Amino acid sequence: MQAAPRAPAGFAEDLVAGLSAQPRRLSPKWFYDDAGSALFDRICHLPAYYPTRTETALLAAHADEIAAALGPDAEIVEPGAGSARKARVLLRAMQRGGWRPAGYLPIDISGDHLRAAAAELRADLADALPDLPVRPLAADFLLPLQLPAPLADGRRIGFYPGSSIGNFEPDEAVALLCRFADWIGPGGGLLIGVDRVKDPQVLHAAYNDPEGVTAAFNLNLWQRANREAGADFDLSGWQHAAFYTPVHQRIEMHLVSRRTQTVTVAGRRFDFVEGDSVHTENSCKYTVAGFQALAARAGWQARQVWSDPQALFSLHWLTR
Ligand code: AVJ
Repeated sequence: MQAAPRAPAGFAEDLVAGLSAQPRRLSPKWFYDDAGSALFDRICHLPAYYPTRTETALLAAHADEIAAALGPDAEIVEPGAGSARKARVLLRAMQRGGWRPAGYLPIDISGDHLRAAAAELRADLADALPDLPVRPLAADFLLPLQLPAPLADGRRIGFYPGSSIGNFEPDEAVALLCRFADWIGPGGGLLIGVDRVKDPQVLHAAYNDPEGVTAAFNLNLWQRANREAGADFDLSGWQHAAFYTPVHQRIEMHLVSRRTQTVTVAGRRFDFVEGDSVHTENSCKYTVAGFQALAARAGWQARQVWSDPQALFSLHWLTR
């Protein structure tokens, strides 16, 4: 949940620090080990989880306009690329619009998942963009990070879909948008997907699917802790909670203790009573004007916005 660069810390250290804090918390970046990345892919296909299909449809429906806005010969930089599904839609749209992208540079904390996604993307685009330079970078983009030197022309465009920016509180989001600006440099732009403020019932349903995939995604944090951080969480003692808080315009996810229990993490003991919670994610929502004002604080100028007829999701094109 922190956008500002900070001292490198591993999962176990971060978990111990988060469980020692008040309120207890854990950064959502730890969701994405191999199991968590696979669960997130399943979330994206759930009927109740509208963001992925809505944003993908926006990319397809406005492909020509988006390609025209982005322009030619840019390397697409995608922080937190995951499975890179939307990048394929975008790169194809650019090629079809007559703007050959110069390259694709996906960054992700989950290295194996990223390399597999890059290989799949190369294969998938072999017909349209056979020589596209794809340069996957396995890294935590929230830590200080040096991008490889730009390709020949030097133009770069940031691509940050999925409303991942919602994971950051507004001040943190501004800091992250400033870092993107540093990576991208002058003459570039940022295409960013942002989930909109809407009926809380629609939001609630998207994070409380009847299939239980979002709950499994949340609880995977404890399974990961048991695997990687010397923890002994008993999964049956914890419950997934996700709810909308109107003051902050965000969905909060928590893991809530069902009973009195003691958990050991890396040799440290943590006591919980029934109802104690660990805050695992924020998913902030924005009005169109609200996000444009936020981006302006980071020096980005709002250009086009594309949205769906139901006003669920927005795709913003920003330049410096
Ligand atoms: C990847 C941060 C955009 O907030 O909707 C999905 C993650 N968490 N279901 C979101 C998520 C629970 C997702 N983001």
